[in-house]
Amino acid sequence: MDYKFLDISLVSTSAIVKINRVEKLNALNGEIINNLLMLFENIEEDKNIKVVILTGAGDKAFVAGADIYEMANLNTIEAYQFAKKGTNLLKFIDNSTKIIISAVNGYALGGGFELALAADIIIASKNAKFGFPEVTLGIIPGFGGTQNLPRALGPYLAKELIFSGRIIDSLEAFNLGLVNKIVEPDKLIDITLELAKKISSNGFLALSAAKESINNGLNVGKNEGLNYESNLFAKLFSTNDQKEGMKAFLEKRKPEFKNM
Ligand code: DAK
Repeated sequence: MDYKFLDISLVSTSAIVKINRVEKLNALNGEIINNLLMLFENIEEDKNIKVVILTGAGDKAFVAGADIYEMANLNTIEAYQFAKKGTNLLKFIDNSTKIIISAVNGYALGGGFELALAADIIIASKNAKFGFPEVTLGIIPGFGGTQNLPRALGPYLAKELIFSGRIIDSLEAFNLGLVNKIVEPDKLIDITLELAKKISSNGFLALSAAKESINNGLNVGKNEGLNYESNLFAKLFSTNDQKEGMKAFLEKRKPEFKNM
């Protein structure tokens, strides 16, 4: 399938999804949001893909936010439809069984910051910048920002960033624990692919279960989270990958996971 503003490439078991609307700093218009949802649905069905790397085209922006030109004249009904589209994408990414890495190559503002935060891991180039300018436009983050940022930073820091609209650089984001690693801009994709390769060498069912357990645990009390973890742990003992992983250890060889 052809997606107008998305470049997709496959490296082994990783899909690199590049948002490409470079002249508008990869701002998310409705078409990009629709296409991202369709693409994530297709990727979910593709058994060969374990990791998705999200990045932006050019060297200036990951995504500079939702398209302000498109949003400016929405009426309430259209704003609701836009919100619904965005939330559907966000929920799909949240529940995806694939491991998602944001490779942030410049501005990640508003909806762009929210898209980065929706991933499991964030690798940033030195020139990455993060912020929520929504309140400066008379709106609030609507793509998970008011939920994901406080979960990542606690309420006080999240409120400061959301209330002020202050843009932070990659180092501050790293020091706040929002970014896993900072890399030179020209190494961003290679280093992200290295991590993707390391992750992909593990059994996909175990990866997805670990992701599900962590994400679920962040939304429930600890006891409920522990029960959830025990159930997923037990379920993995019905898979070939668990048998293969442990047999390979006992036989002192590398496992060959079949994702079943
Ligand atoms: N929308 C549309 N166009 C944008 C854009 C954006 N967010 N950001 C940049 N552009 C366009 C500029 O208009 C310009 O286009 P031309 O005028 O040349 O045609 C081009 O990209 C280059 O930008 P600049 O000339 O401004 O470049 P500079 O280097 O001078 O400045 C900048 C870079 C990133 C500081 C600046 O462009 C900027 O401040 N951009 C806006 C950033 C921003 O405010 N982003 C947050 C938008 S609000 C929701 C889901 C999502 C959202 C809300 C609800 N639901 C599901 C409910 C999200 C909201 C937002 O993201």
